[in-house]
Amino acid sequence: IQSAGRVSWAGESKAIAEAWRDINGNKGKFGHVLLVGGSYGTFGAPSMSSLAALRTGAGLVTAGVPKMIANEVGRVTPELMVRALAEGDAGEASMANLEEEKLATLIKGISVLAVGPGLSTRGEASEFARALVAKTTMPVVIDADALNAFAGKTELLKSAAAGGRTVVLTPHPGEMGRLAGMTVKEVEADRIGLARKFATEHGVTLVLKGWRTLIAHPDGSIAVNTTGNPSMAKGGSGDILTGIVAAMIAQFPQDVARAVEAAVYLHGLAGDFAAHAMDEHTVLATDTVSHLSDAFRYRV
Ligand code: B4P
Ligand code: MG
Repeated sequence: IQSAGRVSWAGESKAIAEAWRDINGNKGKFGHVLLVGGSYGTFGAPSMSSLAALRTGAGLVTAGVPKMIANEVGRVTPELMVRALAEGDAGEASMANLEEEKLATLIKGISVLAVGPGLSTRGEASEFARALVAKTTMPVVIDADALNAFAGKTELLKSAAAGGRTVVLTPHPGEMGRLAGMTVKEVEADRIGLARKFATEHGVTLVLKGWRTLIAHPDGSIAVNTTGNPSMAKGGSGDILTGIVAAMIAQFPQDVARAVEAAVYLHGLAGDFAAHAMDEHTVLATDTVSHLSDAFRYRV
């Protein structure tokens, strides 16, 4: 690790979440997250991401999901706003959503975009994800099937980040392998080297997940996360991280690097509290959300 250059500890960044919320604050000040994802049969992923974004403190959260699943996603909690997207034959988001007027309505007032959870790769979903990222300018968190949409097309990520736009990628080693054209084994063999190379070459913030998640910044600095446990090696954990990351950027846009590091730290810490209160076998991803309060209150 020492030979890999500057490596810090993600927990140091948690301090930004320890300040009280601005006493004079209002929902407008804490950002509006738009979570785009979901498809027929996959309404849990965008529901969990949206719930996590709300529980992390974003002022407003809207889920943009295919019409077929919009009511289902809205049921996760009444605080969530839902926008029904035009869909293709298999219930996946379609390119019709990017017609000028429709897109303008969808992103009006949005401060952070998160795209991918449950999106699927059916029909036009991948093309839609790539074009959505290309046609917008706000900070963006790219996860899951939206990452798969950029596999072999990573020069598009580079153009998205050109000009200083915040682009955050949250791959697990499988997704990282697909992005970089490598096997999972190759990814795991030099996580720090690969994460740093990818982040600096593309100008993105790369969150390489797994035990000891790494956060690699566009300037080549790296933070290692020390929280988290195998109770989180279950479906839904990654979707929840996406919501936490987006909501932290929405609240701390002036310091994206620390916002992302703190998000990863808080996610793992909430999972640690959940495993302590329950058992590593029984914890579900949504239980981690229920323990976010413990994570925020914990003083590093
Ligand atoms: P998908 O089927 O695409 O899984 P997913 O829908 O993205 O799941 P989810 O969003 O819930 O979880 P995610 O992993 O994003 O892919 C799964 C496949 O990818 C696996 O079958 C495998 O082939 C490959 N893969 C994934 N992780 C791998 C790994 N670590 N090593 C090798 N291959 C892997 O997010 C999970 C979250 O939980 C992350 O934040 C992660 O850091 C955290 N987490 C999970 N286990 C943890 C642990 N032991 N310690 C600390 N944190 C942990
Ligand atoms: Mg995932």
